[in-house]
Amino acid sequence: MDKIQKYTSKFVENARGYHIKLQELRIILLGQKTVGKSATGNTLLHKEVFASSQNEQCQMQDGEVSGRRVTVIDTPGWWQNSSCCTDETDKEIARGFSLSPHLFGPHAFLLVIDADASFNATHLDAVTSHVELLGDGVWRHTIIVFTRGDWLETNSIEQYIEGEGEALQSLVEQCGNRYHVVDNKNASDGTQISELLEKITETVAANGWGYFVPDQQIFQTLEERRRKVKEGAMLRQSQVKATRESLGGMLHYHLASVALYGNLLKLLCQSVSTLLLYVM
Ligand SMILES: Nc1nc2c(ncn2[C@@H]2O[C@H](COP(=O)(O)OP(=O)(O)O)[C@@H](O)[C@H]2O)c(=O)[nH]1
Ligand SMILES: [Mg+2]
Repeated sequence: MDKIQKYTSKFVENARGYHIKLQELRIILLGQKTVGKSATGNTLLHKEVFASSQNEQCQMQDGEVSGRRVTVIDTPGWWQNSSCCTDETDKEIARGFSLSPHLFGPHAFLLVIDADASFNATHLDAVTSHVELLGDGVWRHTIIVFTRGDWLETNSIEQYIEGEGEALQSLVEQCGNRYHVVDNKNASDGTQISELLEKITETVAANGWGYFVPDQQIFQTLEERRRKVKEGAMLRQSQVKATRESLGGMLHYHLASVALYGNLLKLLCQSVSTLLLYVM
């Protein structure tokens, strides 16, 4: 085979692969509770499949979007200010991977953030601890989706990011400046979804069309963390018990001393009064 023929067949092969790879997209929604994850899933799939009530379990739904099969896994999300010790949430997020068709990992994570709320260092800590638990390279597959675009009014998303300060700016940088704004109250606006799909496709392309493989250690890490938290709690309990016991002992000693001094004082008073009687 000459060089040109070799290149041509490679291009055809790549183009075929490109086409096949674009046929299916698997997405996981991540984020704090009530930021609009389920609503974003509905807007993306253009149907009301995820309920807005608080879901404690991951849910998988799919649909045809712009000629592609899109699978969306919605996760329960973490509470505001919660850091990485919310094991049940993390276990459930990890379980969400198993809902993916044929157990293939997700192509992208949509990290949902409410553009109508403040984002500070505590929020950053919570996001980082939950997201990084999924394994190395997770950020390369992550796009930030800012919901409540309708509340931004005349402000641009860049103004919001700048206004929120260092915490949000560093998160955006961590995600390679990949972000998108949606207004879930205007789900009929198809442009916001076609643009989001374009950004997801670009992200998948930048990752060599590969999907994210979750860290095999994740369950082990969670178990280890659970054990450490339990050990810490037991240690604290035994310290409290020891302190209580030693305080109890000291109190007993002091009470005994007070009783002894009380008796001596009583004796002294009696002697003085007897002496005074003699003198007078
Ligand atoms: N105005 C407005 N409300 C939104 C938007 N996205 C979500 N919401 C509302 O925010 C609330 C929580 O949304 P939900 O998707 O259930 O949050 P989740 O807990 O992250 O899944 C619901 O009342 C949604 O209607 C948005 O883009 N604009
Ligand atoms: Mg939800």
